[in-house]
Amino acid sequence: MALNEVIITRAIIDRFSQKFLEHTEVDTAIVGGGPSGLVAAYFLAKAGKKVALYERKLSLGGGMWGGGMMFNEIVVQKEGKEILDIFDINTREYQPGYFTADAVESITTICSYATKAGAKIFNCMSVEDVVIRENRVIGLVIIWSPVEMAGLHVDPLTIMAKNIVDATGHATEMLNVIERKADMKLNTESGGVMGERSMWAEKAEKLTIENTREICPGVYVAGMSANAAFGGPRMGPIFGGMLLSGNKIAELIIAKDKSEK
Ligand code: 48H
Repeated sequence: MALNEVIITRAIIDRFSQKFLEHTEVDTAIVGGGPSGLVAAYFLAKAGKKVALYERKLSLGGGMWGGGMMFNEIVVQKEGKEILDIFDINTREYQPGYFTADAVESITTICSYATKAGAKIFNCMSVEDVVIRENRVIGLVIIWSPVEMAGLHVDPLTIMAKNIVDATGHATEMLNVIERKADMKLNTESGGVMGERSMWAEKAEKLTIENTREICPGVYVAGMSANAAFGGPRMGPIFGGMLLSGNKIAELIIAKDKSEK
């Protein structure tokens, strides 16, 4: 069969446009495709929620690809291993209570589960702003990352979401926008982003889970962003907290949606 370049082009434009249009209004919009965002996307999609995830970079996985200092292995504790087990990711016990997994297997598998469960991932898209009505964040303002990188003067587009998850990692990008542009207080001691503290793996892992919650109406924080928002220490390349945080976000959103029915 002769291949026609125009059909190939039309197929891509048609299919992408359809996917993009279908996701202009979603149940949950997740900003950031690192481990916490991807795990949240999987559990939410699996529960039947309409989920869109926006990732600035071409590739998904955030800081997980590089393991620790580009040694592409990750460490998880028992509770973290239980999440990896759900994804059928191979783990090996290194010492009692410390498990290792291949960083590439981990991220590619979680990605695969999330997309197969129905979460739609929009890579190369950056979220640069939010939409607020009646003191609640109800939408995201998105732009192609190459536009952002080139500093082109192009106006963005908007999507609406019942729930928004800031899974932007150390940068807490959504929270920064809310702090800078809106008269909304975050649900932290200071009312703003408290900032990440230095390394303390054990404390950080516990606090990350505790701090995974709704931080202002309509916005949830997951992973490193939850940690930085509430002033928790960093934990280095132990990833259980990130996985458990993604799972907790999904549970919180599913429970809230149920209670509103
Ligand atoms: C679109 C955006 C935007 C934006 C950022 O950093 P991540 O891997 O995030 P987590 O929280 O899932 O995992 C953190 C982990 O990787 C880590 O850094 C750890 C455990 N550190 C410990 C330590 O001590 O340092 O991923 C966040 C993703 C990235 O891929 C960004 O490109 C993306 O979010 N992102 N995407 N629009 N405005 N901001």
